[in-house]
Amino acid sequence: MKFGDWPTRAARFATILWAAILLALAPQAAHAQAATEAPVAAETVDAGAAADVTADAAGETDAADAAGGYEPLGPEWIKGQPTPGALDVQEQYSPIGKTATGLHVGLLWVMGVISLIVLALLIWVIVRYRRGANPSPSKTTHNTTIEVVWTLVPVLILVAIAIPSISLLTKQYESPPEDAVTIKVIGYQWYWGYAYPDNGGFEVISNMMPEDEARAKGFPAQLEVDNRMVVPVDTPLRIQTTAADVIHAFAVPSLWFKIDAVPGRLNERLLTIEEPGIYYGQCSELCGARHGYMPIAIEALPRDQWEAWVRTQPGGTVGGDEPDAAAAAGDAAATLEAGEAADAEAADPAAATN
Ligand SMILES: [Cu+2]
Repeated sequence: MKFGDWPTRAARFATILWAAILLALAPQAAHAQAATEAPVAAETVDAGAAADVTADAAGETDAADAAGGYEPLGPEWIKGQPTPGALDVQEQYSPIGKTATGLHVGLLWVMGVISLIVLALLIWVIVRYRRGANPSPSKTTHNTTIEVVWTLVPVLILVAIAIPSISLLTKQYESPPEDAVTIKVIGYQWYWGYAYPDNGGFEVISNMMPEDEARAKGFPAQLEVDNRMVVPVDTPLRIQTTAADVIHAFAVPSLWFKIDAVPGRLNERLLTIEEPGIYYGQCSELCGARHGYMPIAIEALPRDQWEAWVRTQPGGTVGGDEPDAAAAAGDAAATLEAGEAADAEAADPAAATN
């Protein structure tokens, strides 16, 4: 019996068609990838050095402190964290996270429905056409209608999936706009550093909060930190990651954000957080003995409160500030930024061909 031939041919046809569609769309994704992999020569320690220089001027920040009114958010502001017994992805607080979760849930439905239809067909064939119920089987070998249907339907389903899937892929590689706030995330064995090159070049060092202290304060143990990465809410953030020793990965599940921090390279991705709150993540690249103890805590604040926080940092300035306190650091940071800008420009043509 040659009945098995047609499904095989139909499947092969569908595969070839699908491969052709993918090939036609692939260059776009490849370009986007090339843009993110531009190598960078600027070293990460400069930001730290700049912060040191301004440490002397820390007295200046007392006035800012009084005027600023920055208060770290309490546990009632926790939004992104794992919960016991939970299934599926965490609730999302970034535009891209919401899109991606929608696609993920949609795909689950598509897969579920297809699996149920196939299961139902199998059961029907097993019961209805078993030897006892159907002693003399049909000798049919071809049925054009059914063959066209079982080729076209899967192709249409795959094309329908490909459109949102590829648009999500390109969105994830979108470059941050010019006015995005730059935060340079530096992985160390085993803690994180958050440098703010647009705001005076200070660097915040973030270590895990001791478990007892975190519990006492109502924060999740092994996720809370001593100094959070404080960012403005509803503002495009240019998150750049690098590392000082080995490869780390900066990952925050509730923001749909994960990017490797590689020594000697600068990776960059756009992040926008939609609501004020605290979002937890962890290093997600096995980086040594204390890999499990370098959590990430992002604190998203309204713009004015974030600016107040910036002014409490040694040498912290907000666009338009008189950078008296940070004058010395400003020079160092400017040199650093000029170097980075040159590198970014060198990388840009690759992105421009997109
Ligand atoms: Cu790590």
